[in-house]
Amino acid sequence: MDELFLNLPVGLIEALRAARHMAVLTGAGISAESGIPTFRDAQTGLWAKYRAEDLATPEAFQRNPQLVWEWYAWRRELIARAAPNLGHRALVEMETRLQKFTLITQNVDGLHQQAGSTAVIELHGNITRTKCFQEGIVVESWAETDQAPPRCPHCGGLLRPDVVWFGESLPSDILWAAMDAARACDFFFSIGTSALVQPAALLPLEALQHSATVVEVNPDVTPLSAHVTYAVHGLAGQVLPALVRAAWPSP
Ligand code: BV8
Repeated sequence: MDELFLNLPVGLIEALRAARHMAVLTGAGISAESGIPTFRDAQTGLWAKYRAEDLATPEAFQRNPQLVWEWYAWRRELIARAAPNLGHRALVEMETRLQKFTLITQNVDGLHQQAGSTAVIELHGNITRTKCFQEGIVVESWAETDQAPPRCPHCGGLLRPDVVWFGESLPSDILWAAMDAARACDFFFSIGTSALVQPAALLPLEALQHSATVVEVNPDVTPLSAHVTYAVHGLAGQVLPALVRAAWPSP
């Protein structure tokens, strides 16, 4: 993709080159080019009649544990077939270029780690991990059964995905690590997120309040767009590699 086409602002490239501590917040949009639908996308197939935010709640699970378990099983299948895209890989490259780099993701798909990112904070958990709904402990294996959801091998309770549902609090150590990075960085990326879900949406605002250069990468306008230093309207899989090439041209 020709940078001229993206007309990346010179100030942005200079700020990127000068950055010492970068913090990045990603949302579902960075995985869209890997074929994983975002939360804004309408659900398809047999899930078309449900809204994601209505299924990703403890109430939905208590009301119909089988339905919610099967929705996550379907998403795990989709994720298992997905591969990291050029946007994920550009962030791996940036991590090698910065003195300090923190990647904070709202996504539960594990694609950043699969791409090779190491300093990843998963704000909302990981869909490939399973925990007991009663005890809240992660369960590695359980007796295969045609029951959905399967039962906890310790207490017989229902198993659930180890993700943070709407209405559930984020683990405080994870949230504070993300807040600390947003406050300490000098360059903050907000990539592929509608900037609507709290408290993740506070992070770019914290970075702005601590005088970081804040850059949004999103094809659409979001509630954050008017507040950032630079809003780059484009797809993460195109914009991020172009930024890497522009800031650190290969010899
Ligand atoms: C909590 C895991 C305390 C599950 C998820 C104020 C303060 C605090 C809380 C609240 C508040 N107001 C409301 C709340 C409650 C709620 C909330 O934020 N609601 C929203 C809907 C208003 N927050 C919570 O419940 C949080 N808990 O605060 O605890 C508490 C407790 C009780 C009551 C009050 C407070 C927990 C939130 C975590 C929920 N779990 N995920 C699962 O995945 O199944 S959130 C889930 O949805 C995702 O993880 C993600 O975070 C979110 C979707 O957001 P995005 O990632 O931004 O994705 P989205 O689809 O919205 O947008 C995609 C964007 O990408 C778009 O802008 C699109 O244009 C762009 N895009 C598309 N393609 C590309 C692209 N960009 C770049 N490149 C592309 N190719």
